[in-house]
Amino acid sequence: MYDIRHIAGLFDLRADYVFGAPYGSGHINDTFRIEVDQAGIRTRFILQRVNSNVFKQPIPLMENVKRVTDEALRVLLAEGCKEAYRRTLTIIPAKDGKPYAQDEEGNVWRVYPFIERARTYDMIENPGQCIEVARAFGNFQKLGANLPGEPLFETIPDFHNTTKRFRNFQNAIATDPLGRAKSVQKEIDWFLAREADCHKVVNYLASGELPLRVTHNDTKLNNVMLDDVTGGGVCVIDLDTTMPGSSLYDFGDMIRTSTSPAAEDEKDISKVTMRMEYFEALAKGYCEAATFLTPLEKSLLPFSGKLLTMECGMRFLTDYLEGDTYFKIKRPEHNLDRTRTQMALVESIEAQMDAMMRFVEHD
Ligand code: ADP
Ligand code: GN1
Ligand code: MG
Repeated sequence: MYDIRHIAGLFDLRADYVFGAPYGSGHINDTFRIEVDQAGIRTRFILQRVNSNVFKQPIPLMENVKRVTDEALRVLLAEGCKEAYRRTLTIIPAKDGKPYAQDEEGNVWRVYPFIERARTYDMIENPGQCIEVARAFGNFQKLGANLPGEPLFETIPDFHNTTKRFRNFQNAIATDPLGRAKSVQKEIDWFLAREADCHKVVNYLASGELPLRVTHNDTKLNNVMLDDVTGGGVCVIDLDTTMPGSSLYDFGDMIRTSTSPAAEDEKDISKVTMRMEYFEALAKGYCEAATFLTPLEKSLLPFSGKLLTMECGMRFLTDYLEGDTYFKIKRPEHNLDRTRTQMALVESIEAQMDAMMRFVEHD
């Protein structure tokens, strides 16, 4: 579909192109792994097309990514880190010096070094990984706290505004362009019954009771790379949604993606459950790194898992109603299967909320 050799040639790789192929299991961008020959050494890079259907302004987005990765590199080097270029994404500039390149159709592309000897996981394997994941994202937030200059550009306005997400959902039900609503009435009613929860964090942010921080906003498990040998957190990736947000958005999505033994699109929802041991590990790793949390933020950590899982389920169902235009799907009812796993996970969290509260310090 794309001439990857040609697009790779727009970047200052100082190497001969060898090979390129689609890579990863992200739902948004078009990701390719490319191999080049740099004066006799085979090197890999990640080449990505920024999804401009999702990110309407990819150029300011790339400016955000440049600022955030420059700052991460600066801090790592100042700390004397011996593998700073493996601990943060860094942008390989295009031949014209820009942090991105545009093809003839106007698509925005970028290149990152391929982080070697580490990998992402679509499914969590043990609670030890939760500690690493939570620490990595917590440290990433710490970095944002000292980012110099203007606030970051909002790459998707109201990304986690669950009040607006709820309105969009109601809108999709009302317009129902594909006539799918009647076949998913049970799922629709399930979300409608939980409206009150959607306003809680939004209201606390509006009143100033919760602070806005620089957050990643897409802390799903496969957006952090863990070392192949030590299992330790190496590098936080997928920085497109790094912008002002609540710490609860980041922690909540960790609960959503790192506590259940079932895949996000598992058809057998009896497998979906929030495992307390995994939650406990997440809370431990996160609170160790995120030393800046206020008592209110801490007290809402368990709720954040419910909120972000509900939000994501509502987004999958909205996309299903709207004809699967946002998330990449691999089968006709993919978004519906995803919706149902999120509902099951919310129910599991609801059933264990009191016990979860015991693992977080709060007033
Ligand atoms: P999406 O927004 O579509 O999720 P990501 O930026 O998360 O895109 O990339 C998709 C996948 O590609 C990741 O889950 C990860 O497995 C892999 N990936 C992305 N960047 C790198 C990198 N620099 N090094 C190695 N693998 C990467
Ligand atoms: C998308 O880009 P990716 O695959 O890491 C989505 C997240 C959802 C997630 C659900 C920009 O994440 O918000 O939670 O899918 N990213 C965007 O799996 O919408
Ligand atoms: Mg991703």
